[in-house]
Amino acid sequence: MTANRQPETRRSRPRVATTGLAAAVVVAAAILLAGCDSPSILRSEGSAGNEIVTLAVWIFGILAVVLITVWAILVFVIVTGRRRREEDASQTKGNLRIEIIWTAIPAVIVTVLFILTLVITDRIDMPARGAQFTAVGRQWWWDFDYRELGFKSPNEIYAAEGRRTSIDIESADVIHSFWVPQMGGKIDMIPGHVNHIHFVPLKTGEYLGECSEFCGVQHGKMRFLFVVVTPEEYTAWVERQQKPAAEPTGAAAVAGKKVIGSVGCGSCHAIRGTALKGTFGPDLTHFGSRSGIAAYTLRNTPENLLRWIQDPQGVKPECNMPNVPLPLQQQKELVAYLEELK
Ligand code: HEC
Ligand SMILES: [Cu+2]
Repeated sequence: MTANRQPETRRSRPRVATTGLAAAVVVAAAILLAGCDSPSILRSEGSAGNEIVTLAVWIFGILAVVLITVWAILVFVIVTGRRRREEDASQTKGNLRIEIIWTAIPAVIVTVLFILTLVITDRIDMPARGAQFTAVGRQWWWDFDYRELGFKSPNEIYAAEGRRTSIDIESADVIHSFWVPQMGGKIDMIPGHVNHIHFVPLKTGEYLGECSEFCGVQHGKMRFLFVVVTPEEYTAWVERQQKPAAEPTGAAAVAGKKVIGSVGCGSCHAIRGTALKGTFGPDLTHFGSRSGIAAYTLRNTPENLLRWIQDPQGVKPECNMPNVPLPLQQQKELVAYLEELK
């Protein structure tokens, strides 16, 4: 007996070390992630996001108590167990009361977690009601389509503070996932199926959205901007977006309008109020009013737009816009025109 027990005790020590190592890794990862500058779900500014944070904090709290309790008992047992003499160590077997207790405690914890999750999920997931717009995921950009209002606002959406934002979710090709971390949970964009998400944005500001389902090579450059403004500003934004494209004024921009109508951009892009009617690429009617280019791959500045028009395949390899070789003069005219489309 004694001979058998010796190696067993020795074997259990590395296991304690492994648990400790795993815990250290988890803590280090948590600290590293907390330092990240990307949008954090913990800095929620939306109704659904707040519910999720509440749930996360409760679960974290309950599990932290469990973890600390287990570790405390473990340390206590190791320390006292070492001091005890061999003959005193006896196995506990067939103790009904202890078995009931250590089955009941986890059962209660799991039940509490289950009910908490159900209650909060139910609060987030209200029945669908009239969506303001449809978000269509595409490789690798966002086609935000305000069908009832008659305009599209690719890669950038506005919403009114304090008002319910309600979105239908679709995909034109593969599975993507719509996610604005500071507003709430993610929802998959599935080809051939309409999903739905809604929440109330609670604070004005700009929030980064991203695709959270791997969808191909440029998945990492599939982001968008979610802008929360006052209800008055929202109404003004909608009215501006509904207007057809502005007529160009500067000489270069006027030339640019002719160029864009003659070099094939219209097979993929639409500009309302002109002959360009393509639907494969982003609608450019109000391109100049947006702050990003190509799903936020670049900030929208004339220099960056020139880079994009000269070499979309260099900026965003394998994206669905081909390089269109044009003389520099025409490229600059295109930039002048597109930037005027506020
Ligand atoms: C074969 C289709 C196709 C053609 C032709 C095409 N584009 Fe594109 N374009 C796209 C696609 C697709 C995107 C989105 C790329 C992405 O973000 O992954 C895009 C993106 C853009 C963007 C950024 C839009 C935004 O809101 O971010 C601009 C500007 C643009 N194209 C201008 C042009 C111009 C100017 C031409 C003509 C010289 C042109 N495109 C020709 C498909 C095309
Ligand atoms: Cu995607």
